[in-house]
Order: sequence, then C-alpha cells, then structure tokens
Amino acid sequence: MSTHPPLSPVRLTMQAGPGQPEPSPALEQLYRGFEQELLVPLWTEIGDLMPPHPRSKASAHLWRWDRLVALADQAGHLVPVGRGGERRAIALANPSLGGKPYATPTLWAAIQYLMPGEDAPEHRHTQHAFRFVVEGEGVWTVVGGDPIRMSRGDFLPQAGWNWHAHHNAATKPMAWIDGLDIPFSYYTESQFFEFGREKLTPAEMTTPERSRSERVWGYPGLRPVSQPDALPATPLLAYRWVDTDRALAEQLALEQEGHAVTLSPGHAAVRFTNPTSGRDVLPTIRTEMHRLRAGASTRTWREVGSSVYQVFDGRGTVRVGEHTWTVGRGDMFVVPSWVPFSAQADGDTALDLFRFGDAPIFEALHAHRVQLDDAAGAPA
Ligand code: GTQ
Ligand code: FE2
Repeated sequence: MSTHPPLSPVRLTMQAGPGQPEPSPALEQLYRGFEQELLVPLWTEIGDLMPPHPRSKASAHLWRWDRLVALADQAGHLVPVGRGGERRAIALANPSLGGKPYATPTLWAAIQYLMPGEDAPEHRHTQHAFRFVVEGEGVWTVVGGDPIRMSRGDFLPQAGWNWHAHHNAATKPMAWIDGLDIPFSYYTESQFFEFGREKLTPAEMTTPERSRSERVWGYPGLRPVSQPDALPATPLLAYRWVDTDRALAEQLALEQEGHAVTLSPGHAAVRFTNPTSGRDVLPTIRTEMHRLRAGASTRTWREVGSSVYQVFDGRGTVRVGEHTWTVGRGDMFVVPSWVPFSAQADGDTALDLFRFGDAPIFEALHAHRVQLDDAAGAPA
C-alpha cells in the first residue's frame, strides 16, 4: 500500500463533500504523488485555511490570581534570578496552544516575582513589553538608565530594544504582570536579544519620586519642543494609577451629569496612548483600563485579535464565548479572536478591568474588525 516515503510530513486523504473529487485508485495515486513532491492542493485545506471568519485555535481560559501568586512565591524560594534565565517570570500557557508559554497566538502574559533586594539583570530585546501592577510596591524598573517606581495600578510600557533591569528595594516580595509580543515575534522570526551590564550604577539604583521620562513627557498636551514628535512607541514610561483612576471616575461622573463620554451606560474606558502620536503606547500591543459602575454591563462584542484581561478591582461576571466566570482581584483570562465577550460588575462596587490585546497589528494591516451586539445581546 505504502508507495510514498514515510518521512514526508504531507498526508493527504480523500475527502467527501462539495468541490471534492470522486475517490478512485487514480486519485489515491495522485495524492501520493503530491505527498512525495511536498505539494498540498487548496481543495482539501480550504475550510481550515480560509474560514468565513476567524476560528481561533486558542481557548478562552481563566487563571486565578491566588494560585499564580502562591506558585510565584514558591518559585521565589527555589529559583534564583540572574544572568541566563534573566527573569523569574511564569507565563500563562493557553491550553490549546500545544504547551507553549503563550496566552494567545500573539501575546505573552506572565507573573513576575522578585524577592526583597533581588535584581533582574539588564538586557534588551526587540519584543515590546509592559508591566502592570495589581498589588504591592517596592520594585523599580530601570529603563534606559531611568529608574521608575512601580506601585499598584501603575502601567509601565517599555518598547522594544530599550535596556531594562528590575530591582526590588523593599523588604517584601513583589509580584506584577508582564505583557509582551513574544509569540508574535517568534512566529514571524524577527527577534533580537542582547545582555546588558552586570551592575547598574548607584544613580540607577536611586528611587526618585518621578522618573525622568515622566518629568519630560508627563504633562498632558505639553510636548517638549526639543524632543521628536510621532515616535513609534511612547517615551512616557509610567502611567500612574492616580491619573487612570481619575480619568475613569470623571467619565462616570460626567455621564451622571448628562454628558455621556462612556462606551455604554455605566461603562467607562481609557486607552494608554503615546503622547507623541495619540496612538497605542506600543506598536503591537493595545492596553486599556475599563470601569463598570456597580451593576452595569459592557455590551457584548467580538473583534479580530486576542486579548488578555486582569481584574484590577471589584467582583464581576465575565462571559467569553461559552464560558461564564465569576472573577475577582488579580484573576486573568483570555479572549481569543472573534469570540464574544461581555462583563458585568457584581454587587455594590465597581469592576475595574485591565486589558491588553494585539489590535494594533491588525489595524496596521487593515485587517481589524469589531462587531458589537445587536439589540438582542448577541453579536449579529
Ligand atoms: O522583565 O524583561 O515576562 O524580558 C518576559 C521576558 C519579562 C523582562 C518577561 C522579559 C521580561
Ligand atoms: Fe526583558
């Protein structure tokens, strides 16, 4: 029976259905011929290759924050941080992506953990990154020689090819989350990486209240004239919770005053943007903070590209495709491409959701689509 070399990775089987040829010994022979020459015809693959809309291989999945922190803390006692391994970062591995450390097909999401006094060594890579802090303080990230304080609610973008190191100056361990475009860079084979210096200077180990980047770029609507405009990624290296919180609170207050700037009733949202362009902070990653007033819901929508959410505060119910989860502080979940999503704030407190996604990639390629629900509540 076997006329083809067993090493050929191409395996073709005769199929039934519209547009498929009638099975016959001659057709079987044709398919073995294709296999030997490493050829695959479109007609056997088109359903998978060109579906009517995205059918994500990734799953919707939820990780509980208490489990993440407990395991990160165990790692803190067992695993050193230093040159080679580089970071005590533990990635969320989507259950449908073959055991790879990918939360989604394009995005890496990890909990990173530093024990008191520990240093994560300096390096740089072309992957774009950010940090987000759901609890704790005391770690400093040093980006291009600029020490930046990290505290609860702070968002710290860090565009590719910047030197960076982290240092825990506190007496307690600290956890935070990292988001990077590692899987995207991996599939597209576009990564570069370099080790940095073994030690930071004393000046880089200081802990100023405001980073240099915030002193230069941290005044809304005021661009220093000496600095370039329209940079591809943000030069502002910290977006502080006090500002994010106020921006969200103002949207909800204005809505109550009859000036609706919310996405939908009771749903405020802000996007972290590059002050030189008004566009996304990073070329490949969109980041947002959403707030639902107590009892309020988002609309249901789906969009091209994947997202990872982390509950910043409150309790809520989220729906991702077929799944319904009750979530609380720190919990993280994945919304795959074109899977409907909605969230609702439970109880009598607001629900704050931090979100990051890969939409800028698809927008740049004119391949982004968003579909909002119809009046019945399901995406049309
Ligand atoms: O903190 O520099 O989660 O380089 C993955 C790769 C964190 C980091 C990650 C990294 C970092
Ligand atoms: Fe890094």
